[in-house]
Parts: sequence; C-alpha cells; structure tokens
Amino acid sequence: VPPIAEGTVPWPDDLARAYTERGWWRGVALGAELLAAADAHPDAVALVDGDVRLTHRSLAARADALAGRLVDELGLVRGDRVVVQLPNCWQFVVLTLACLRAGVVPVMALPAHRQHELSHLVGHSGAAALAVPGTLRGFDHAAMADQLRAGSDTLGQVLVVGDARRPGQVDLTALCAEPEDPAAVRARWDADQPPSRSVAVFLLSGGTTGLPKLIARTHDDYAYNARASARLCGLGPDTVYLVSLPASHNFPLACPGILGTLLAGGRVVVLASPEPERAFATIAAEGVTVTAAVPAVAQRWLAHAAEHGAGPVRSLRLLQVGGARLADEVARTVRPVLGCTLQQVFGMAEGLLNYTRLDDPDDVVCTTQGRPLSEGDEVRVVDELDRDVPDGTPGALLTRGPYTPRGYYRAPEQNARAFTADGWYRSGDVVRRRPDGNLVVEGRDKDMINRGGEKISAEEVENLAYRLLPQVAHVAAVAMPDPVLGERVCLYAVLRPGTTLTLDDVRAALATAGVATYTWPERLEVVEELRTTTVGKIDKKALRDDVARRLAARE
Ligand code: J2J
Repeated sequence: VPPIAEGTVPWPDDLARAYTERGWWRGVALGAELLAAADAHPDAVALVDGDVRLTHRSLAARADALAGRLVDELGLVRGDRVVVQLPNCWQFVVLTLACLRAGVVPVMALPAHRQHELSHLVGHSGAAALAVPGTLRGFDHAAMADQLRAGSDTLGQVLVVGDARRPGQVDLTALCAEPEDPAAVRARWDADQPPSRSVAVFLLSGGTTGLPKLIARTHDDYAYNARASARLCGLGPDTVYLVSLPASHNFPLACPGILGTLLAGGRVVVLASPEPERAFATIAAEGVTVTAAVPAVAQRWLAHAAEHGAGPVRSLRLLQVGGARLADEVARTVRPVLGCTLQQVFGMAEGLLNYTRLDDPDDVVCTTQGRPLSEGDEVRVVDELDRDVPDGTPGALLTRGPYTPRGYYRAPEQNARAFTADGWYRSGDVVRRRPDGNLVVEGRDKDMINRGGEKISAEEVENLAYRLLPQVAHVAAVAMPDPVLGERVCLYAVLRPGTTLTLDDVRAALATAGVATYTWPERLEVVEELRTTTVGKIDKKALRDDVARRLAARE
C-alpha cells in the first residue's frame, strides 16, 4: 500500500475500471487538471480577495512555487498531512492547490475549531504541519498552534497568515510569492505527479460518533465531483463564484465551489463571512453570478433584500442552498425576491450530491432536494431491516458511487456501522423518493444536531459533559428548534444528589477544555430522570418534543 493510501478503503477494482471507462475517473492528478484549465485562460482573473487579484497564470505559478517550498524548505514529503485552519482568504486557495500539486494532503479544519478538535485532527491524521491565521475574531490561533505543536510528536511546522506569527512559525503569505522561474517549478510537478488513486484531501465527517472522522477523497473521485458539479451548474469562463461559507466545507470547496469554478476557467471571489451588507456589496462590485448558502444565510439575504432591495445582486444567476433542509415556503421566495434561480443541494462530505437542475420546474426546485449528480450514483431507500421501500415511502438513504468512498480513514469500527458489508454508505438521512427520482429529506436517524449547516455530534457533547462536569449523572444532547439556525443544542442532565448546574457552568467547562463554541449547548434542562425506550436507550425523540413544547410555551 503506498503510504498515501494507507488506512483508506479503496473501491473494488472492477468498479474502478468501470468508472475509468465511463470517463468519470481520468487517471490524472487534480492539480494537473486545474493547471490545464488555467492554461486555457492565463490572463483572466482567477481569484479575488479584497484588493488582491490573481490571474490564472499567477495562481498556478504560486501554487507550484509553494508546493516546491513546502518540500524543499519545510521538509514535507508526499503523503504528509497538513491541517488547514484558515478563514476564507487567497492563501487558502494557493495552499490547497499547492498541496494537490505536491501530493501533500490538506485536512480541512474549520476556523471555529479550537484545541479540542484540532488536537484530534492533528493526532488522528498524524499531521506534519498546521496552517492557521495569526489572530482571528480576537482569538490567538498562532498561540494555540504552538501549544498543539508542543503536544504532538508529528507536528513540525506551523504556517501562519498574518502578523501574529511567533518565533519558529513560518509566514505562509511569503511562501505564496510568485516564483522567479515559473516554467521550472511547473515542469518539476508536471514530471512528478501524485497518483490519481491517492488521497487528494481529507474532509471532515458531519460526525455522529464523537470527534470528526476523516474522509479520504482521491484525486480521481474529487476531480469528478467538482468537474461534474461545474457542468451541471453550467459554469464556464464567465462564471464569477462567491465563496462566503467556510471554504473548507465540501459544498463551497467542490460542489462546484472553488475547485469546480477554477476547472471551468471561471473566477473565485472570497469573502470571510456571509454578512448580507458586505456580501451584497461584493456581489455588485465583482459581478458575482453564482454562490452557495446554507438556509440560515439564504434567509438573512432574503430578509436583507426585502428591506433594502435586491439591486446589488442583479448579476446573480444562481443561488445554491444546501447543508440543511430549506423550507418550501422560503424556497418559493428566492426568485421573486432575489431575481435568480434557486438550486437545492443535498450533499455530504462522504460523497453523494443531489441537485435540483437549473431547468427543473418550480415544483421540483421548491419542494425537493434534487436528485443524484451522476449516473454512477446508486441510491437505496430502505427500512430498519435494510429492505427497499417503495417510492413515496420514507426510509433510510444508502448510497454508493464514483465519488463516495467506501469507508472513513483509519476507522474500522465506525466503518462497520456506517457502511454495509457491500460498501453502501448509511447517510443517516431519512428521505422519500418521488416517482420523478427527486429526493425529499424528511428527517434523519442519526444522532447529530444540524446547527445552521454545521454538524454537531450529540455523542461528543455528551462525552464532554461526562468528562468535564462532575455534577452530572446522566446527560443527553438533543436538537431544539430555532427560527434562525433551524436547530441548536439543548443539554438534558440528571444531576448527582446535592449538586447544582447552570448553563454557564457547562459553557465555562467547555471553554476551559478548548471546545469550539458552535458546539456548546445553548440551553440546559435539569431533570429528575431521562426516559428510556424499550431497548434501553435514552428516548431522544421524547426529549426533542419536550424542549420544542417548552420553547413554544414560552412564546
Ligand atoms: C437537508 N439536509 C441536508 C439538505 C445536507 C453540498 C451541500 C451540503 C453538504 C453538507 C455538502 C441537506 N437538506 N439540502 O457536503 O457538498 C444534511 C444531511 C447530510 C449532511 C451532510 C455538499 N444538505 N444535509 O451539508 O457533510 O443530513 O455536507 O447527510 O456537512 O447534511 O453534512 P456535510
């Protein structure tokens, strides 16, 4: 096994051959495919971040140069992992492309992650390097990076964007400089490409069991994911794609996102946040044509446009919405209010992507979450015994396909639960398939909280509560309904005799442990007991109903 594929679960050989024969897998490294696209429009602007505007030629040259510097100056070798925790900025894109060129594998962390999550990602991936902003939103990432390095056997290099750099840390912006001899660095990586079956990026799983699992996406499968998505969305050299969701998420990264736009020869505009005023001004200034939002962001944009007018977003042709269920009523307002086409996207970092098509009738676009991207996608909707249910009946979604890996990285135990013996991924979503093939997401059977598109593992919140709070005897984390984010975390707790616990106590303990804020419970219910189901599990449905009732009564 080449070191770069160790711990991954490959597709069966016959399918790999079929995917190649169909032209889905091209046997080419993703970085090479991106550079070929750049060659077709070298002088067009590829990347915009505030005042920084890079042409396709410059972006490609910088990526190749950085790839060389990672290897020659920082000592990274092919197959090494780099945990990437950067906000949306041009250096994120250069670093990602450089990794793809060198065959160094980025682990796509979130800016919101803290010590707790990052130490897991560094440890589990055995990362050799970590890329962070200096300080961001008042938090000193560079200081945290030093602590992570001190606590790791593998982490040798810390790359920093910004000037809060500490001694021994490397200035990533300087490493992204244009090379003196672009042809030479280009020739070097053209002659030495990572194998197309090897891991291109590690994405994070939405997480149902404890800390996030790593999803190894190969060059072959991820290139197909981005290329086919770009095609379905009609992207081309005229496309101006705005990324304002965290760029390390699969959706804005490759569905079609940054990678799909660059493959199509288009332009990527990065913005650190989807705050409506800035986003609208940027859309107007850059002539943005396509962007992606989670439902919570789409709703903020709709409200902003309803109040201040949609003039600034006139150039927008397509708004993709996914990551959580978009309400049909909200979907119906997108065209009237924003004047653009809506596309619903029901995707997952594990692979399968469902899209409504640009020419679908309103009924499909506004009331379904679309259908699979590829003819190679296999979808089953099954009951508790994994028996197929008829169309129209809700059931659990299972899937396999040319861009859906067969297992998580180094996780045999989780794989036994999350995948069937013949390689179907159990998405944990409950869907209904319409006769026209479109899927409607009805709910889920996985123990996850979807907070405005950010996925939170209930089990992880519970593990932390047991570990950090001596007061608790039993806990359960459940989703409570929220008008803005869809769901937030509510913690139910049974306390040990004679103790007390407040929400502030819970949050203080999580802060001390360095746990990302977005995962913190936002409500605490102290109860006498937690009811169990007939099989002895805590009855979470009853708890979800209970908190929903309490919230409704408060209004
Ligand atoms: C309901 N639930 C949805 C939708 C995702 C594109 C879009 C989203 C993701 C993503 C992604 C949903 N309606 N439209 O990777 O490329 C929930 C489901 C799913 C889980 C996956 C992409 N779109 N979901 O959200 O890996 O529960 O990917 O299984 O973060 O989000 O989460 P994640």
